[in-house]
Amino acid sequence: MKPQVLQLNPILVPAINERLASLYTVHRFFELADREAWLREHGPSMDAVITGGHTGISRAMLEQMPRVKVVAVNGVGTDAVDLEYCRARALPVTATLGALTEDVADLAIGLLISACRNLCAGDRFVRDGQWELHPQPSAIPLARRFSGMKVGIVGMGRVGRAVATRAAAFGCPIAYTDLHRMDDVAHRFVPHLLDLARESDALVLCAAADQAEGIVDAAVLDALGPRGFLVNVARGRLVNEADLAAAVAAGSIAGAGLDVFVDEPRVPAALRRSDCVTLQAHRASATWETRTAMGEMVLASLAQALAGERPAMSLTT
Ligand code: 8YV
Repeated sequence: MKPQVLQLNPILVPAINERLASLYTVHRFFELADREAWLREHGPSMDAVITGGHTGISRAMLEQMPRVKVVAVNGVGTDAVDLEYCRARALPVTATLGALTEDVADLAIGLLISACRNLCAGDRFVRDGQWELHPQPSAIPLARRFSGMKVGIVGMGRVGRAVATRAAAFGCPIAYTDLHRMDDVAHRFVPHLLDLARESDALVLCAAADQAEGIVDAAVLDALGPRGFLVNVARGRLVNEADLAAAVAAGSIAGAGLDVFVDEPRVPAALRRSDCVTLQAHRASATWETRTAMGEMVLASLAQALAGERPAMSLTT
């Protein structure tokens, strides 16, 4: 009998789904009608779990699956998995480390340029026929230059470093904050987020959310100021979203580029309404290249764990 795999999120690469289906009996939890009843009946026979970074898995669900030998996160964020519990159970939790770095950093820069240059408002202006109605150049306000902007990076892990490389190529002076200074990073370390916000033209959030919930609040946005931009490609809950919505509505920051939100897929109306904000539907890793590489890592983690080996990408064992 094939091992039983519980899949909590869709995987968008058909070739990965085909390989999973050829090796395992895959139960697509997100398609089930009565998930609680299904879990009570079938949870005890599951051998492995695949989930997304944002979705993770609750401890309560894992407790109903005593046979599970691996939780393979199809993403890098493990903040939605109870790692302490998994460690205590000697249960490997794997992530797709390194697979999505470049795409997430690319989108961070794309969002920042879009916010500075009002790309979405400009696109709507042309698309809606407004240009023909208002052909004078003053119909759209002047935008803000990205090249040379002071960029403050919050979280100097893989993604933060990749953002720094890209921003440096645009001539941007870079500083960063993190839990501590990194000896292998040449950029300037600023211990306090408030100070980094005060001295940056743009803050780019690349931090893990497990130790940093709500760190970007009204005080930080105030320090960023009316000429400052915020980009978030990490987790929505790094930001106090009500404070951000209020700052955007009041024009107390210049704009934002956001891929992640507190309560996805719900996005506060003030953010949806603003022309200064570029929004994405948590898509930073959503390219064929990255999602294929991530799927390969998930397959490798399942194979290793189910063969009784320690998965190379395990964060807990
Ligand atoms: C993924 C993410 O899109 O890596 C993460 O932690 O949140 C995202 O990049 C998601 O995990 C895909 O399922």
